[in-house]
Amino acid sequence: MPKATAPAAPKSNANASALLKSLGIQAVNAGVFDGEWSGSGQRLASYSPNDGRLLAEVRTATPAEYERAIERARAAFHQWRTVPAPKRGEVVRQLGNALRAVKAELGMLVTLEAGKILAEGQGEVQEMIDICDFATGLSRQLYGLTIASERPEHRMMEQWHPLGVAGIISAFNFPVAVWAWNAALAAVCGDATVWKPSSLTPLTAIATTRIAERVCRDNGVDPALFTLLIGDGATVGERLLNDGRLPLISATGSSKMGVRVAEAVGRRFGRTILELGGNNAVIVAPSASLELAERAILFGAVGTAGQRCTSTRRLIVHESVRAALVQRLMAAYAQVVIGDPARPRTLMGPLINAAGVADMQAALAEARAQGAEVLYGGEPLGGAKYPGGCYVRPAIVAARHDLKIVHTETFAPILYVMSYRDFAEALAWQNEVPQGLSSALFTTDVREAEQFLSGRGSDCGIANVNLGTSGAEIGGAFGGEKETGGGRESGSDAWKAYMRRQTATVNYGSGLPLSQGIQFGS
Ligand code: UN1
Repeated sequence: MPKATAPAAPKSNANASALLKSLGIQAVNAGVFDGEWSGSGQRLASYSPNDGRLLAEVRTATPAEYERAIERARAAFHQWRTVPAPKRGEVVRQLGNALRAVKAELGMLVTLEAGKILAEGQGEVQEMIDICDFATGLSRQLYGLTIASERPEHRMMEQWHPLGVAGIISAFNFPVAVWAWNAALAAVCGDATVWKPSSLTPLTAIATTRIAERVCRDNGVDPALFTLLIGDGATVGERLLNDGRLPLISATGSSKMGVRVAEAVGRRFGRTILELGGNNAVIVAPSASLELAERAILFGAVGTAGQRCTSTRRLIVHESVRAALVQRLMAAYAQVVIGDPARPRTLMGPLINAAGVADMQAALAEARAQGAEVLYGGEPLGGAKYPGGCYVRPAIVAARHDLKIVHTETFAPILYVMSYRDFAEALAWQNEVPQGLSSALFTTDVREAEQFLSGRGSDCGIANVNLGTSGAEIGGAFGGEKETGGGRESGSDAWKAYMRRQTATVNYGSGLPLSQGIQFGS
C-alpha cells in the first residue's frame, strides 16, 4: 500500500486556509447537504483547540431545511434499495479510494479541528478507508439462512432487506471515522444516512460529505444518500430522535446522552445502536511484561489526550509490581511531548475545549476530596508554547478501587492506579463500574488469561490479553455493555442492525398443512 505523506504542518493562517480550501471549506460554509448545499439557520464557528484560532464558520439547519433533508434522504433510499448490493459495494469501494487520495489532507483537518496528533488524524482516515474495504466485501455477503420447514413441500428462509434512512449522531473525538463505520455499512445494506456531527467538529463533516457527494455524482447516484445536517440539539438532534421516518439511530456520546436517545427512539419503537461511555481498565499481573504494559498504558491513557471511549482510565496492578510499573509510567509520561498536534514529534495535543480542561480539573479536585493522591501531572498548561487554553499535563492518580470518581468517566487523561492482591479481586474491580466497553489484561499465566476471557471474566464488549484497551481494528464488532449502551458497530455481523430481517416461507405443494399439526376445518 502506498504510504501517504503528511502535509507540512500549517504553521500560519495562510497554510491552514490553503488546506481548508483544498478540501472545499470556505470562510462560511453551508451546513446542510441533501443533494444541494444549504443552511440558513444560526452560524456556528469552528475554532481549533490547538491555538484557539477561528477555522471557519458554518450556517446550520433550520426546521424547514431539516424537513426537506429527511424527505430527500427518503427519496434517495427508495431508489438506492433497488440497486443490487454488489453495485452498492462498488460505490463504497470508490468512496474508500477517494478517501485514500486525500488521507493526508483530511487527516490534517482532523488534527486542526479535533486536536488529534498527526498520526491519529491520519489513522482516523485510515479507519474510514478500512471500513469501506470491509463494506465492499460485505456487499457480496449479506447472507441469510435456509431453515428446515416442519411442513411438507415448504421452503423457509431468512432474508435481509434494506431498512430505511439511518440517523448517525457522532462525537468530536472520532469526527469522521465513526460516520464511516455507520455510513459505509448502511450504504451497502441499501440504506441512506442522515448525519448529525458534533458541533465541535463541523468542518471535517463538511469535507467528508463533499467527498461522498462527488463519488455519488460520478456514479449517477442521488447524493442525498449521504445527507448532512449540522445544527444544535434542539433543531436537529431532538428531531432525529423523535422522527418516525428514521427506523435506526446510531449514536456515539456520553451515557447521559444515550439515555435520552434510548428513551426517545424507544418510545416510537425505533432501533438504536448506542456507543456510549467507557471506564476501561488494564489489569497487570505479576507475570506480565512490564515493558509491554507500560507502552500499552501510555498509548491508552495519554493517546488522543485521553479522549477515546476506549481510553485507559484505570490501572489495576498487582501489589508486587506496582512500584516498578508506576515508576516506569512516570518516567514515560515525563517524556511525552505535549503541544501543537500538527508537529510530527508531538504525542499529546490539547483537550477539545476549555470545558474539557475544567472537567478534568473538577475530577482531580473530586478525587483529592475522596482521598486519592495525584502522583503526577494534572495541571493545565499555559504560556506561549501552549496557546488557546486547552493543554494539560496527563495525570496519574493513586486511588482506591471503590471511589465514586473512579467509577465515573471523565473524558480526559487521568489514570487511576490501584493495587490488588489476588486475581479474583482484580477481576471483580474491573467489572464493578457501570460502564462496560473495553478491558485488558497483561499476563503470561494462561489460566488468568483464559479466566479473563471466560463467561465469568471481563464483562466488557472488548477484552484484550497483552494489548491495551484502545485502538480496536474495524474487523471486530465494536461496542460494549451496561452504560456503554449495548450497541455494536463496525465489523463482524454489525451490519445486521442496518437491515430488516424477514422470515419467508414458500409452499410449493398443493395442500395447506398448518404448523404445529393444527387441523382447522376440513
Ligand atoms: C471512540 O472513542 O468513540 O478502538 C471510538 C478505538 C478506536 C475507536 C474509538 N478504533 O480506540
